[in-house]
Amino acid sequence: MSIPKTHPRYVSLNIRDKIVDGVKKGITSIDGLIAHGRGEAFDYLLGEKTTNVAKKSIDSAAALLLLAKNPIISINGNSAALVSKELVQLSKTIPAKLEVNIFHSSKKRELKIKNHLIKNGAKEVLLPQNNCKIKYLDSNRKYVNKNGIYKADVVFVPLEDGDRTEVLIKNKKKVIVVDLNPLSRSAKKATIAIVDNIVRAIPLLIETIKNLKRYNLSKKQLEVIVKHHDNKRRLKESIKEINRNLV
Ligand code: PTJ
Repeated sequence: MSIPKTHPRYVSLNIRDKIVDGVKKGITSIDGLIAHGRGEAFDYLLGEKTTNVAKKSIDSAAALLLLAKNPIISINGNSAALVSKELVQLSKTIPAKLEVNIFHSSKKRELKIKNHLIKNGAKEVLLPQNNCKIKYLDSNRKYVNKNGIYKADVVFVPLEDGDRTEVLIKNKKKVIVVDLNPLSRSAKKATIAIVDNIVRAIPLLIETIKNLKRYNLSKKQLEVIVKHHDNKRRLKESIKEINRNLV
């Protein structure tokens, strides 16, 4: 659909169009449309901008990703539709592997997401394996790749439903999530939650990582940045931001 640039909701409608396109291409699940709608509502309440508290969380996430020994980016149908190119760029900047991991089970969709990422510049994309599972999880997300999520120490999750973050932590991994909903289970259970839209947060995360690399920060300095992150406090600040907008 062609949206006139003068439309007051131009940016938001364009993002919505990408999700619809993802469904048409078989990359995004139909449920992804509902998930997107929920995200849109929270984005509206946040003022459709990256808040200062989100920027602080992005700093912490960048430091944690640079400290990781085996970082991985987990991709589902929504993130593939919205920010494939950016996620490939992020994987090259860190560097980190890319792995498809979806909630609504479909081998066909997993392959489509993989091919879409390759079309957008990825060299390698891991797929879940039937004989490799993470513990404590019943949904389709339990199937992982033994060279990817299974052995990762830090898992980056652009957005998803709340069934997995807590479990990844139980599996002794650190988890970074991007979620517009500061009340979500993923946001609460994550090591670091970035309360922002993935379309704004990922490019900023890439820039932040590049800057940290440019300044050549030591391991100790990066650890200080991570230690400074108090997830509960940051979520409370995000809720206060929503409150301020409401008032
Ligand atoms: O491709 P699949 O099968 O893995 O399915 C992916 C979805 C997203 C459909 C699935 O994980 C799901 O149902 O998720 P939920 O439970 O709807 O949760 C999605 C979360 O992402 C919600 O908390 C939304 O507020 C949030 N969200 C939606 N769009 C964005 C977002 N957060 C950041 N940026 C967005 N653009």
